[in-house]
Amino acid sequence: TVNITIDGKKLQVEKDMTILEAARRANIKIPTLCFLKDINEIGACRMCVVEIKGARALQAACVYPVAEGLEIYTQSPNVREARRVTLELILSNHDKKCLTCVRNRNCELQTLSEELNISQLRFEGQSTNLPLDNFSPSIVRDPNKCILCRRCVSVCKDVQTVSVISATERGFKSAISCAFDKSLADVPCTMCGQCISVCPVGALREKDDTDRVWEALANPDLHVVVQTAPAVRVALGEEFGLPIGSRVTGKMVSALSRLGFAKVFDTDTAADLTIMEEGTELLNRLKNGGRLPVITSCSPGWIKFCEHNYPEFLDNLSSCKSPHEMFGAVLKSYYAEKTGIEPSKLFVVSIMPCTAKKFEAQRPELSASGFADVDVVLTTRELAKMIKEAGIDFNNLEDGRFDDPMGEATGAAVIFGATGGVMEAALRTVAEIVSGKSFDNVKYEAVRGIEGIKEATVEIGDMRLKAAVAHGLGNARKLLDSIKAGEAKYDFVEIMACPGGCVNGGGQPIQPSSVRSWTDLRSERAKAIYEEDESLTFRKSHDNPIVKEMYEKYFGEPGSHKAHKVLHTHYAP
Ligand code: HC0
Ligand code: SF4
Repeated sequence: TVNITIDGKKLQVEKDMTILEAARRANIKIPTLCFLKDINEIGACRMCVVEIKGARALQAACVYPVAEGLEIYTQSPNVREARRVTLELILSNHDKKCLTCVRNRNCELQTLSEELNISQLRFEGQSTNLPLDNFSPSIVRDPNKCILCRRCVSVCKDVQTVSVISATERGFKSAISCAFDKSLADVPCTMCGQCISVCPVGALREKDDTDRVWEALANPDLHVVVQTAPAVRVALGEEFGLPIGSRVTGKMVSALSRLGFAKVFDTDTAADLTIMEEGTELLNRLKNGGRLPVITSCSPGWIKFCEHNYPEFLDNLSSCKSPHEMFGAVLKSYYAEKTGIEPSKLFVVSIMPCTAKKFEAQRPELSASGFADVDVVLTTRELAKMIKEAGIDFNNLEDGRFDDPMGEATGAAVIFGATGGVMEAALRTVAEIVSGKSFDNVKYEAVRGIEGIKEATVEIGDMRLKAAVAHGLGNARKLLDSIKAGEAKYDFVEIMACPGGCVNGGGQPIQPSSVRSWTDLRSERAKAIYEEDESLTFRKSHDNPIVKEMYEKYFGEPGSHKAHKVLHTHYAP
């Protein structure tokens, strides 16, 4: 440890800390703007400057390491003036349309202006007027709102290893953009939305599809149904001020009914169906010498990454559609037949923690009935906006229940929302199919948690199944490279595009750096997912009564011809 003083307060702190961390420990808040722990620690914006006795210039607290005897001042006149000038300069050419900004009241720049008591701007900047990039089905980029913090560049390059956005110098003006000023729609962007989650302002956002849903809801000719992904229920509450990790499944269902959806279904039901199909596919490939490892195919950001970077693995992908696409296809076939509603009159909305799912829903490979399996995908954030606009008092809603006849799901399906969950759900079912026995212990701890790549060897009778799980595309790249190099061999691999899995998807509520830097959102939300699993009656996909009924009445058995027609697809190189 070393001894330092901050604002006259004597402190003993570990020697590899930055001044920012040390101050935080002592409950002294230093403002930051570009800083995001573990993702962007570059000291570029200079909002966190502090005065150090004996040093010639002000120093950025987020990168400056503590040392024995340092005397630090965080609120001196020099420091205050420097921060104000920095902020006013940023504001001078920022497009200050807060009232109509998607991040109004959840903007780090806005918060900072309020906290630093900025009441007038001394500098008149040239406001930039650059074109909006809204050609991607998932991501909209507004360069006029960009403050050049580079968090999006770091997350895309270092965490996702996709590197489609970067800082470019244009004469004396630098900007963040794609190579050759292309649109995000024309570069190998995976649409994961991680750049949106880290953006402090409104420069990156999802394509807003709420109007399409309002229109459908107002159309008396349509039967509009909605389904919700596993991860939405453990994050939506954050949009209404509830603590991170709150479970709001029942309130979410009630809110959706109030919005006017004819039926509120659970994507989890289809996740159970996915396990039946994917488990069967895995066992078939193991038995018949098919392509191994089977790699999960439910994360559309991952699929797009695979298509661009690892086309040689496309035949390893499970042919299963992702659960919400399966559900859409089931609704427009089985449910349509059962209810007598024509598929053309059925409008399916998916509420997802994901921006890439907007792109996925448009893929021509996913339209079993001749119509798109899913009509519109909204993110968790967009759903929150609709609830607010409708004037629904979310926090005081009663708990609702998913609708019959498709409203039952298991704990195995809920855990899909956290990294390792699809693997664990599959193991719960495969173990029982192979052994013919029923197990009470359903936990597979080895595939849980936030380690980047997780491995497990599972013994079922005389079968030894080698499994691996990767989350975040950088980890996926590492894992695939090791398989390619012959250093690792697996039977079954789960890959999710987002770090932590869907709980940390690019469509989830955005927490500012002041929260994200010091709280592991992934673990807090995952904890809620596992609690939900524990609370449910059924915890294995093959026990889901609705799934059983679907096989009895419609599909026959997992992997049947009919199941293939509706529930499977193929992503060609
Ligand atoms: Fe996921 Fe899914 S678990 S991808 O992370 O598989 O988005 O939450 O809905 O479809 O079920 C996202 C979450 C889903 C799908 C499911 C899968
Ligand atoms: Fe990069 Fe993902 Fe953002 Fe595309 S959506 S620019 S891949 S971080």
